[in-house]
Amino acid sequence: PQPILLRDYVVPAFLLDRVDLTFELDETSTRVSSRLVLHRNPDHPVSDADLVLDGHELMLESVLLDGEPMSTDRYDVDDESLTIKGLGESAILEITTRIEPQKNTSLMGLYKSNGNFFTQCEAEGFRKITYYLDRPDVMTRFTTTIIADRSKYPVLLSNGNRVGEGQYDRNRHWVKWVDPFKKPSYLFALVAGKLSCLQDSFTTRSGRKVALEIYVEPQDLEKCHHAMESVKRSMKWDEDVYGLEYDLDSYMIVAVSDFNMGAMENKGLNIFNTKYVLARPETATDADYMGVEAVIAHEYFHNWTGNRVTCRDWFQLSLKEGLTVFRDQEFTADMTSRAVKRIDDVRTLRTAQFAEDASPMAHPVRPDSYIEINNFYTVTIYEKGAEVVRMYHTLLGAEGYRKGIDLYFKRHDGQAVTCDDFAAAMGDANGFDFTQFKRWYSQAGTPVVKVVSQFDAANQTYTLDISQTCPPTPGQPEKLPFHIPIALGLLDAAGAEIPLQLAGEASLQGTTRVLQLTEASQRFVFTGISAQPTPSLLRGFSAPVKLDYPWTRQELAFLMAHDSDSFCRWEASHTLIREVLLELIAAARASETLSLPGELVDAMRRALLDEAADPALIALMFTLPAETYLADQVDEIHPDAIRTAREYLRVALAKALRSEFKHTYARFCGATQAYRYAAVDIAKRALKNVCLGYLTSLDEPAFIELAQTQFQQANNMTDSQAALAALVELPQGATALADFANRWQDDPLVMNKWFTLQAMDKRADALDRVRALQQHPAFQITNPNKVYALLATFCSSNLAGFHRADGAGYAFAAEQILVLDKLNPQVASRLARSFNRWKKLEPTRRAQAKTALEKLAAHADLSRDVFEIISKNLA
Ligand code: BAL
Ligand code: ZN
Repeated sequence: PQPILLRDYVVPAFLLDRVDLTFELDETSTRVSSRLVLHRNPDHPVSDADLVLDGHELMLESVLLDGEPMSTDRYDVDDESLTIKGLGESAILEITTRIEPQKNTSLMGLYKSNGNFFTQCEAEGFRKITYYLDRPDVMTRFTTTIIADRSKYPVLLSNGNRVGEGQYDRNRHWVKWVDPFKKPSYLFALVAGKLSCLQDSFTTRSGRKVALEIYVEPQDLEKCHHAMESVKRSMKWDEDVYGLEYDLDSYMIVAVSDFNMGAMENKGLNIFNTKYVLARPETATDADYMGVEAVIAHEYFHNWTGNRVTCRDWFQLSLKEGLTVFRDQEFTADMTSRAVKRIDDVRTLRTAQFAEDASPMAHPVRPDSYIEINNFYTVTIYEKGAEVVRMYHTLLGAEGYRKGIDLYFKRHDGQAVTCDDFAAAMGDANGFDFTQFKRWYSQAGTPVVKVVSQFDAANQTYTLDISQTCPPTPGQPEKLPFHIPIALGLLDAAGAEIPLQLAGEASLQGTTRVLQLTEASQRFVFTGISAQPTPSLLRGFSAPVKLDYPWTRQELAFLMAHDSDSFCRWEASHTLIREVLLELIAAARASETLSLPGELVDAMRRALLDEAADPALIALMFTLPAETYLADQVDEIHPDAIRTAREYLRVALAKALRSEFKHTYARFCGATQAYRYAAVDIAKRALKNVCLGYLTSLDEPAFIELAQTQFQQANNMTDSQAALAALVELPQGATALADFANRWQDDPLVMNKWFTLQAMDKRADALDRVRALQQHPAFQITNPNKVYALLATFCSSNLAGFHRADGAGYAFAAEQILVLDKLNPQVASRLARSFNRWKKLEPTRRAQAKTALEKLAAHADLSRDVFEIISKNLA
């Protein structure tokens, strides 16, 4: 397959005035009739270009031009397109196709799940429904009529407003929908089936009443209340913070259990993975509740950032995704704890996105090329893209950022635009030059910012020499300097903030400053500094970079105790633990005796006993970095040494702080008896369960009993899952797992947790367990959630389990990728990414991984999705 290049972009040859669709849904074959009213695009460089409509896996029945059947010599059909030659300035085309949704396992286009019909069109799924100009810069108004059996499919939904319904022969009924807003095909949606509906309403700030409807399978109706509250909170927040109001009469959400992504923002009819809708305390953890709230917000926010203003082409994907993730992150920060949310997001970025930036799949926030666009729904486009938007906010301040956003909507409402248009709106609204800043869109890789400090007592100055570099990434050997905002503060010996003044400034200007690093290296001199300060660098993680500063352990412990920036307090603990772990990994590799540094124990003890601190922050300080994150910190990956070091630290901390963990567990164990989804309770549960994890690692009967009691008595899934996780690798784990499965066998989302816990098993036979679990009745290879829970978790997150020295993990992954590729290429491609670290493995494993990749590459019929991942890994 050939790559598609950004530089080859050409405007569409034709534009659409409107499209009318009719679906006759049926068990064996669905007929789709479309009526396209189109005209030539005067901006296209070729005045008599053919009309090339995208279409894939369609059975063409008929084509009518201006009401007359077209002779077959006027058009060509192949597996990718329908090409119509010799059209005039305008035309009305009526195209009828047949499709077989019941056989569609790719979950793109129209497909069936548990007997109901659903669609997924982003990015290029609409071409599996009918022949169309399936590209985001073709926007038009849609009318959709759905005809189906009344008994089997009582609910018939599409985008926009319902304008009519009625009866047909043979127990069939129809519903007609009109979407008044122009949209690209990727935002089209259709749902038909037996679904129950939770109804509510929201009155917008201008006084319009919007009907809110959440559709789920009947047994799930009681699990939708949190989702509904989340919708209302999102609508209110977007009015308050962005001044944006909802624009249709109804807002519908439908939950489906077979879905490739988390959710999809189709206009007025969002389709969600059940994981991000269903929640009740007994079945959903605090993290699940937060996930529902965040994804509901994310999809709702897309109504403006994505739908009203969309992307010109798929290279601009981060225009809508980075911006919408930033919006949902800020929403969650306002709804829960800002500090905790920021730390969570930075952990995700560092663990997943920094890894991607260092991998063969590294790509810029705006890629230059792709083979399969579905491979670019990545942490770089989403999470790094959100960091880019956050940097506009940091550089411009909240007010300036809002001015930029307002101008963006004023200029581009109803258009398909680019990341340059966004930067221009931000710049023009504020008189700020973002020319250099835009390198964040074009250059891949994680910059390294090195800071060297010098205190000059005689002149009372504190100098920071800050330099930046960025490692090479595929196709980009050299990088130009980025425009990096670096927020920082200085602490005096007592831990108080020092008011800051840079050389050349007339007055003191606050205690947190945002420096702008634009050169390869720059000097910043603070004046009036009377004693050696401790720097607090990259406050709030003001840029997605790696910081290189020679901290002493004393400085880190000091920052942990005193920094006024919560993120930096946590960051200090994280840096301290990372340094210790890297030493332990080196010692484990050299088969030396491992030992725990006293400074770490003292600093962690102080943190644990600080009753004034937010328990959620303490819980995060005690959450050890993932094995995969540690793998990205070393030059050569020795998975067993990483595991040995990390497990040693866990148990050593548990031994050293045994009584403190016990005390803290007792302090919080009864504190959240009746479940509430509230930040204060979430924080207490988090710290209590962190303590339980450490205590059970001591393998003492009393603590195992504690976990068993919690497991049996828990009235919520957060506590239940934490207790099960603590027990799972112990002899008592088998009974707990059996009890859990017995209780939850009919709840697919809960069973996903059961699979995930076992996929993370650190015992040597983890692979055998995963293989055995594939035979469990609750596992289905056609369901993406199940594959992610069991197979992707094992291959991507169980570092030592997957990267076994004998290569069995690689052979297993390759076998599963081939099976999945025939069913669902997107899911197969996700699994293929498990190989992304292979070049950094120690030589034996590296050779094994390479063999597995080469065997995969030898298959001639790989999907574009998998081909792209494998070929880039081998390049
Ligand atoms: N647009 C794909 C799903 C999402 O990012 O909301
Ligand atoms: Zn999105």
